Amino acid sequence: MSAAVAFLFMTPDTLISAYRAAGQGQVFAFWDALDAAARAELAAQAAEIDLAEVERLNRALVFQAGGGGVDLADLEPAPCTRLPENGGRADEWAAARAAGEAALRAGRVAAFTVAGGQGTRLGYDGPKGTFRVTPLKGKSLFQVFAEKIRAAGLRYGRPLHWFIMTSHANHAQTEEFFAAHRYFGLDRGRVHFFRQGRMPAVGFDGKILLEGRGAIALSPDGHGGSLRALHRSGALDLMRAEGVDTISYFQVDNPLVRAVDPAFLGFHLLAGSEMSSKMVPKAYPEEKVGLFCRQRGRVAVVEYSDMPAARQRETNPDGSLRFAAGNIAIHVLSRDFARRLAAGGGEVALPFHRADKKIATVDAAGQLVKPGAANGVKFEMFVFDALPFAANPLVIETSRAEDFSPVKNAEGVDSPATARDDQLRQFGRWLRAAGAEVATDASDRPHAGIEISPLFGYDLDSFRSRWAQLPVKPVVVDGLYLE
Ligand code: UD2
Repeated sequence: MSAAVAFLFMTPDTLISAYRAAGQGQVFAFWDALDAAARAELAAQAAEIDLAEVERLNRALVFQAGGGGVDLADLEPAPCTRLPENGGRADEWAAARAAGEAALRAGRVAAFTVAGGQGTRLGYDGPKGTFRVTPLKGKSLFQVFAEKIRAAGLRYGRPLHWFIMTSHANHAQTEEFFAAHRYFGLDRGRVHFFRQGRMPAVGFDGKILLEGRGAIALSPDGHGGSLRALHRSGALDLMRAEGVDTISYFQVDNPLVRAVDPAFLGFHLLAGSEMSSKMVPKAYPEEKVGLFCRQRGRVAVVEYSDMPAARQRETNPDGSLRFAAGNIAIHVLSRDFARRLAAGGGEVALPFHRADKKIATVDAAGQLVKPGAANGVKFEMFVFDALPFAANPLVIETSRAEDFSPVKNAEGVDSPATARDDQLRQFGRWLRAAGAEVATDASDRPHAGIEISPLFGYDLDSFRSRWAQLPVKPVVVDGLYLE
């Protein structure tokens, strides 16, 4: 039994004693002044925390000078499987695609979206998946994914299970959104929501911070927490019962993502890989994506913020970037690997990263103080830190134009405007490839506002075959919507 689970069965008195013994008695500083409901709430929060884990993290990350520094020794670029147009073998891609399609037909694959982030940079108030992104119909991110998942289920004759990880802050709103939209036509019994875990913030002295007299400063434990949460929520058991052994993982912010990609799945399965990742060559040296590297024989991602600028700009003799393989946060994981990592223990556990933050916290008098500078530390896990533990990890190139255009910022790069334009370009490319005439500007963006529903086509192949069936081909004009 984990410490946190054991705490759930403790009375408040024993809980308080355990906190005092761990040097964290300040969590209950205002206990006597709280009413019964507030006490119950605080006790429940306190029971969620694994004090031994906090103690370990304090020692490893908070008290150490330079704690949490990333090991950058012996880094080399990771080996990657290239797209056929960039030197990859077309026969291997064809075999991979066939293997992936067979797995989809056999019902072995589930989609998994991590949607626990707060969308702070976007400045949007609500679960990010409810943000409207498509150029004509203004469909939400969740609707786009739902239609891709539904279309794949129809194409392969096996409806997919879809797992969505939320946070405490957005769980109820996310569920309500799906219910209000009737699950976008999906079988509601196959859409599964579960909350990710939380971690307490600590001061630089390692003391757990309160954000109210009766409230611990808790925040999501990072997308790496998804592995624990898949396990804890029973999702992995459900997958096993349903014959799902392969998890197609993607982030909530990317409307272009192929929610399930047969070739990518196939490479992973044929290699007997435990975790595979998609990469795109970085667009420019400072692009904010992690980098796939090899370090002492293992594949690892080094986050952009941890990679010194000089190394990000290193070039090969031909002038190309040396560390060019960007992580776009699309992975395939085997179910058993997720379980092994979720169980943790010993050497097989995701590390936590330290992030120094301004954390609003109560002072000794119980008044909320908003600090002007970082006053504490939050702990997060990253899912890509699982790669070094995986057998046969693969890094597979994908086309940015067909797979990646995230919505992260309100304006500028990776914004609603760039994602909208990239969707328009994709629709225009597919239409042209099928023989339609599409007028575009110099950046290849169609002049007309058009949209293709994933139910009509969710990749070039599915689009082409559906287009071929149309008895009369529509003219590409403003407002064209294909469904
Ligand atoms: C992430 C990657 C970066 C690159 C980029 C591609 C990290 C640390 N960096 O950058 O390497 O791949 O994406 O787009 O991941 N999320 C949760 N729970 C959490 C935190 C995040 O579900 O506790 C989800 C969040 O909803 C979003 C995704 O994880 O879907 C990415 O989170 P982010 O926006 O913090 O990561 P970002 O954009 O800095």
